[in-house]
Amino acid sequence: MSKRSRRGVQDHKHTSGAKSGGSRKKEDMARYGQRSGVPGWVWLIVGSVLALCGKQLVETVTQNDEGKRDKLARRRVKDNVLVNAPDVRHPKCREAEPEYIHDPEVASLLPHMSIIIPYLGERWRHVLLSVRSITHSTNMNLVDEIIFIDDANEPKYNYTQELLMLHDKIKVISNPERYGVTKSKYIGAQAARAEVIVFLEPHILVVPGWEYPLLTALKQDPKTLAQPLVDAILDTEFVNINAARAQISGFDWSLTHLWREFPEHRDKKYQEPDPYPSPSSPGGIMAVSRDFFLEIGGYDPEMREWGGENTELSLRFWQCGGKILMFPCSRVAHWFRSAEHQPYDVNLTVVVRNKKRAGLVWLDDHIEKFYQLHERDAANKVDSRRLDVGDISDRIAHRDRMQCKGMDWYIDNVYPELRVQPLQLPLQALSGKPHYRVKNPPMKVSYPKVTALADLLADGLMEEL
Ligand SMILES: [Mn+2]
Repeated sequence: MSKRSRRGVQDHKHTSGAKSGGSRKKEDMARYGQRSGVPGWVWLIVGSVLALCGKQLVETVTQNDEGKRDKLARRRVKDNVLVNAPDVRHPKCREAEPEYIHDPEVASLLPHMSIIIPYLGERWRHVLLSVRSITHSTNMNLVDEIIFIDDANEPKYNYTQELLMLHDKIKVISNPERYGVTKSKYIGAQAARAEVIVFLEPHILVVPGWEYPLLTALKQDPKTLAQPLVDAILDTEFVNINAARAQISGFDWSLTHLWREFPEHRDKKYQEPDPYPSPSSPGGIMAVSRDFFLEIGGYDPEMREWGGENTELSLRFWQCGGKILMFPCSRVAHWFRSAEHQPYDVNLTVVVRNKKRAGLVWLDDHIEKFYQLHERDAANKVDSRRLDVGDISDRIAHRDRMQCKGMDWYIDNVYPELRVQPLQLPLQALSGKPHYRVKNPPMKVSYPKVTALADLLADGLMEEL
């Protein structure tokens, strides 16, 4: 079977596809051209010239003319593009699937999901591919709603009309001002009605079967943070995908996320594709019980943008009676954007501020290591010791109320590697080289090529989640 047919690319309307923001504009303009009877290629040329001049033709259309805006929305929704993510799961995942997932009554046997997706400055094509993948490759009887959080997008990236037309389970919540990803996710969680919350992103493809291991685990123990493995989409058309290898997720003393060793290096008895415990979640994509998530404090609403919230949630999950498990039989492919594709900048001071808020609440006496590591980072111009992080008394009071265990308990029982984690920067930050490189990772050839995340990072093919 060829790679292309295995990936099941179905794209009837756009065989060439949009390659970048610039060509997307051209494509939209070409569609307007067809409507008005002018050949598309004329508009392509006009569009290129206008794009070069920095004119925002599409934006003008969307802002000024309700009728045209409506037609554009309908046209976008009619686009029947669909990319099926390849089934990169270990063969045992199919063998181990419980019988009940094929039971027509499965919707009454498993908890239902509210899927939450914040979006900001996202390309419509990627939002469309993500939604199509979810609605096509998920048992929609288990999905109560898909809540999009519009983080105060400018009109051309708003898509509310399009999203509501795409599927009747889609809802859109619009923030009155830009709150950042973390707070947006918290807003979505508070609005969610289903028993399970799944945080996804607007540039993903789900692999069929992804939901069952997560929902089964949450049915058995709602105090679980159920983490799918996140495969890497390597191109803007979502066609090239590298499967992630099962790895432990952790962090260093600066509370920066790190991919660590393989589960079999931690536990000799470990056998792929069993679920395995992990000290942290890389963030972004995961499933939790709505009640437990909100009970232990959701997200810190005073954290801005994103960064640090994944580690904070991880420390809180473990210390407050929960656990984090990774499920190699649940896979979601995610487009790891390179810098040129970042739709917005994230300010370093904001990230350090978020991490310090987390550190002050959860690190106990180890907070000094946090400051020292930040001070040793030559690239870091932020004085973490003096940085004002605002009021954290609510978060500390919540920790006390929940009678959460301390940092020493967490290190001894969940993340003993942290005891010997050198108080130095990851190599990546010092030398530009990856902090962790897998030497000859054991691979199985009976299923699609498996690449360790660390290798992708090393090859510069993707950035940290
Ligand atoms: Mn993302």
